[in-house]
Amino acid sequence: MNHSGVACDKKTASFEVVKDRNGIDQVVLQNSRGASARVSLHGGQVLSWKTDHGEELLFISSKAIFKPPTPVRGGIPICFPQFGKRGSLEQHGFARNKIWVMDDHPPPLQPSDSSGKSFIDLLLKPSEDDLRIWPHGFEFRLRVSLSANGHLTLISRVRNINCKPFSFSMAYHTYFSISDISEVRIEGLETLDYLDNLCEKKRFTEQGDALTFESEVDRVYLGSSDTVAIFDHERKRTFLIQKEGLPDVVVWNPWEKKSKSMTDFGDEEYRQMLCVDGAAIEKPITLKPGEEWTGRLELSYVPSS
Ligand code: TA6
Repeated sequence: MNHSGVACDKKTASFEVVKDRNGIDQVVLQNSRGASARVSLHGGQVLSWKTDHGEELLFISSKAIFKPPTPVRGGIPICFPQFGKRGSLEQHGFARNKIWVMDDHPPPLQPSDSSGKSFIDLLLKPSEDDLRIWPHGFEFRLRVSLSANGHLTLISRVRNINCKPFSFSMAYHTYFSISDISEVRIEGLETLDYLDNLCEKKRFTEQGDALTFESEVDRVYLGSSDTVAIFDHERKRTFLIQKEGLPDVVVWNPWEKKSKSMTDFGDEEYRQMLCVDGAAIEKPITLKPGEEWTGRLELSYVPSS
């Protein structure tokens, strides 16, 4: 393993650090086939995930604001320590608004989390300001890796370094790039209960065979299996979401009216994106002092008819 955290094998994957327009480091991961991913130290946010042929798989709004602390609209914002707006914390918590650091000596993961992969380890610790609004000492370690077959994996490890327990919610707020919202369906959420953010978070039960979209959807599906699939009929592509430690799935498409109300989002862009987030929301995670939680998300895609 060389210093940049890349497994040294014959076709070594590569890893480089570049600066964005604000001078903030971004890490570009590349595999031997030319697939790539880009992670910003602003928010620990994945901003790009491309195929071997350079096709972008994640959505970034053409009106995204690239100016910290505003989170970029798109990619995979890390929502922690809460999802949604509650109390004095901002919507979806502060982790996505902060500058993370590269973690040169993270506690080891499983060998399979490194071998043959290009990866970066990031770390977020609370500042004095953060502790004033959320008085819990934590270490949030994020590993982003790109495998030889182009799978993108995010592994979050949250450790309580406090002397008292705390609870948190977390979501990988994943903006998938799709051909058109009329062309996609989600499988893997059938028969699940969900909380509907458009109806005061009331609880309903999903009846559909597969989830399709004809209007704004903003739901938290509860207790899902660890695999969810997004079929894009037009592109003949299926995104696979495989997750561990993330029992819930957020599904969000703003549709026309809400799109027009977001300054960092194009009026028609709701047609080209869909958020399907691996998350732990309904039952916040409680950590005793010294305890650590791991939430793992693996994204891949396969051709489909
Ligand atoms: O359920 C997803 C959601 O909470 C929506 O209500 C919408 O607010 C979306 O997240 C985007 O949130 P953001 O803070 O990224 O604008």
